[in-house]
Amino acid sequence: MKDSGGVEKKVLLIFIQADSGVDGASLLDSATVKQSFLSSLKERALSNIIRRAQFAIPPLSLMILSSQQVEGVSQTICDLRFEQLPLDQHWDLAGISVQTGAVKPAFDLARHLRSKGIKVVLGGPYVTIFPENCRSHADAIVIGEADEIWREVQEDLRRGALKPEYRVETFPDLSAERTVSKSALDIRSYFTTNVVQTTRGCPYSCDFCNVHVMNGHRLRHRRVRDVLREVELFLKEDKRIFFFLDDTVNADEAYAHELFTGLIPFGIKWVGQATTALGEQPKLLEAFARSGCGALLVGIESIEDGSNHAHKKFHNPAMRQVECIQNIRKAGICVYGSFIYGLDGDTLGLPDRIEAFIEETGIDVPGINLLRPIPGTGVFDRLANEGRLLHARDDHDAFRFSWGQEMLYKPLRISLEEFIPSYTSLTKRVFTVENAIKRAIRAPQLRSAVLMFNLLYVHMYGLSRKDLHRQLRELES
Ligand code: B12
Ligand code: SF4
Repeated sequence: MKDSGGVEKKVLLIFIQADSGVDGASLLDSATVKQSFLSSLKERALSNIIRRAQFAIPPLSLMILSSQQVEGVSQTICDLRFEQLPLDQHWDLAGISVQTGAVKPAFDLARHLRSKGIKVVLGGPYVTIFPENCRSHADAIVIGEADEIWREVQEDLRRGALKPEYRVETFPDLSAERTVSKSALDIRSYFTTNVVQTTRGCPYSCDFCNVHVMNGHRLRHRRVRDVLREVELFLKEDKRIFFFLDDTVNADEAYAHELFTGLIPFGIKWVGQATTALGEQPKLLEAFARSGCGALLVGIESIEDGSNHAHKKFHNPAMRQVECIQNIRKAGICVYGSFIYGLDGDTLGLPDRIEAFIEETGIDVPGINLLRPIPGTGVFDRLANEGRLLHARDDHDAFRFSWGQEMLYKPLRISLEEFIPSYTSLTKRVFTVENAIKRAIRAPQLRSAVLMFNLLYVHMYGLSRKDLHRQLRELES
């Protein structure tokens, strides 16, 4: 596509590798610990396999942007988790997606690109929440969900009239028809490219989360027929598993029932994220199972109401959790149960109860996270006001993403010196090779994936323990 002057403008959309997950753990670990050549080779090989196998889904944000096509502008996606920056080519504009927690690498990259004469536009969660911190690092910033405004940015680029700021005043109307194209992606790099979002916004207000801050409290749905058409189109290019990225895929029971019933004839396999309330929605549970749901991540956070309530999470009462999870598994769907240890109601007695809960419910893949105060969330401000953050509140780099390797705050009822060993001893008991095999054997389906995830966690939580023990030694010295 060319403009009237015949010169095509070239845009590079960049997704940054975060210091998170395996990368975070192994990076932190190798930065300070001298390893033998063989063990560092082993960890690097494992890290590579895991990076490709587990988290390799493309950024939907950049797929959406690259599908907004403007005459005279071409767009390419560069996913830095797999690719090098293609700086041997000419680029007129680089768009970087900035996640809170990976701000430093994003700003470093912006500086590097601008020093080469490439204009930079920043967008994404961090820019939406902290625009004032981003202005000086870019030629333009986009505040908010950029689905529609991205067309205006490209038109301005083509006219040579880029504005310093684009602000989305009202949330985009998701019921308008839109096509998400995969043409800017290298499909082979990914585990699957079938990433679909049906709804934005979350009616809940958990204080450790910023989805409701970024996307609002009102659920905004796409039309069921548009989602079904997208699934049909996606299937033509990629027959692999679908990932419904919605934060709570069962939030609107009637909508979800219509959608997933409509998906039954497609015969796909899919995974997603839901609340445990699904276990009390039998008709929806049946529609999920019949439409090919293989596994759901459910945010349990705490098995204590007091801890959940201290963080404004009121929607999964503890007394109903066991039965709900068992019902989901009985319907043939694997459960990834995500816990947070270190919430304000938590005491040293909790780890034993979490372990027993995992056994009783038969959770297929447990994830035991440390509370991570993310700048821009309610809990971050509260901990800062209470003097409980371990870093200065405006030092956002210190609150980077990581995988349970470091404490960033002081728990309310447990000293750090007691908390760290209680957490590491819990993960050591829960994530063993023996438990991984046991969970895979009893999983309702997807046994090899359940085994892989559990083995991955044996490795990852091992790394996390090393980092946490180092932090403990530093605290004690
Ligand atoms: C799917 C998902 C994942 C997947 C896949 C990530 C991927 N490859 O895309 C996996 C499981 C790998 C993952 C990992 C992590 N995730 Co995650 N994830 C999500 C989830 C559920 C959906 C993301 C998504 O695709 N949304 C849909 C798109 C369309 O929305 P969007 O990304 O916000 O993009 C819009 C705007 O922000 C903007 N925009 C975005 N980028 C750009 C770039 C430009 C140039 C412009 C102009 C505009 C723009 O326009 C887009 C269209 O409207 C979100 C929750 C959510 N509701 O967003 C959490 C979320 C993004 N994840 C989160 C976290 C914390 C993590 C991890 C750190 C977890 C961990 N401890 O390891 C890692 C970090 C990984 C990384 N490298 O960034 C947090 C991020 C907090 C924050 N403020 O940044 C979120 C918001 C969840 C939460 N409850 O707080 N995640
Ligand atoms: S954690 Fe989940 S349920 Fe709670 S506000 Fe965030 S998206 Fe909503």
